[in-house]
Amino acid sequence: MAQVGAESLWLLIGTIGMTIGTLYFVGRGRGVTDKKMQEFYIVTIFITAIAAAMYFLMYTGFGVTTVTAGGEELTIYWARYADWLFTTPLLLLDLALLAGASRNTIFTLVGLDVFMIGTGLIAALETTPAYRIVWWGVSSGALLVLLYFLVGTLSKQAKSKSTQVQTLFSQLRNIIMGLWLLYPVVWLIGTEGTLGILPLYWETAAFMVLDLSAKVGFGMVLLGSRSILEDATGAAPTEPEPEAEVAA
Ligand code: RET
Repeated sequence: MAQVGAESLWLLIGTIGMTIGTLYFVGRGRGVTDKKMQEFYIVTIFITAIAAAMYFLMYTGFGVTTVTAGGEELTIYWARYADWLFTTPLLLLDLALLAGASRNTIFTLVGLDVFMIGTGLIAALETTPAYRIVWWGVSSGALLVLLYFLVGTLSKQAKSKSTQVQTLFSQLRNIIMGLWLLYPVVWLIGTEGTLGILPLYWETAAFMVLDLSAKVGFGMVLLGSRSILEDATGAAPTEPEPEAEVAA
């Protein structure tokens, strides 16, 4: 356990943001009765709920430790990796469900993702600076292969869906491509990269903005249109609210 410094402000904002996101998605999911439709809500709610818990763990100083690398003491928020280990596969599952992906594609994506976060954690805990960068490279390689599968195999599988679903799929896939690529950059220029470019305070702010966009922003786009999700799952369209009877 280590002392949490001024960056706790960002961790508090992260905790509140993820909590509000969770409650919002729970609210939106109320009244959804179709089993296939429910899957999107369940997965998305767990993504922000897990993140809210891990942000609170970091805010309260439990989810953090120190690592001495090359004679320098680094503050490492290990709870990030606990969060990402579960939430990034869930984000991919959301996208894969939308695309109607095969089981093998889902397993490949999740496997690559777990490998990426696992090797990223090794990079964060390694005490030899050069090896930290090597593990960062291994993890970044896994990310690139994963993104290659998103534009290749997964996009191909999404082609069987309607135009509306395909448009939503492309939007979400592009959000992932754009945001996920920034994580290794922030890591490398942040304190973990031991290059001394971005101080912990700003690194924590950057990860918080990325995490909120990649989880709450992603979820809002995904769950934004119930009719597109009905289209994707083949669920019966929800009946419009009956008009109030006007007494003659
Ligand atoms: C690390 C460091 C090592 C290199 C790479 C990384 C990638 C992390 C990613 C995290 C995504 C997190 C998301 C969270 C949502 O809230 C582990 C930072 C490649 C891609 C989407």
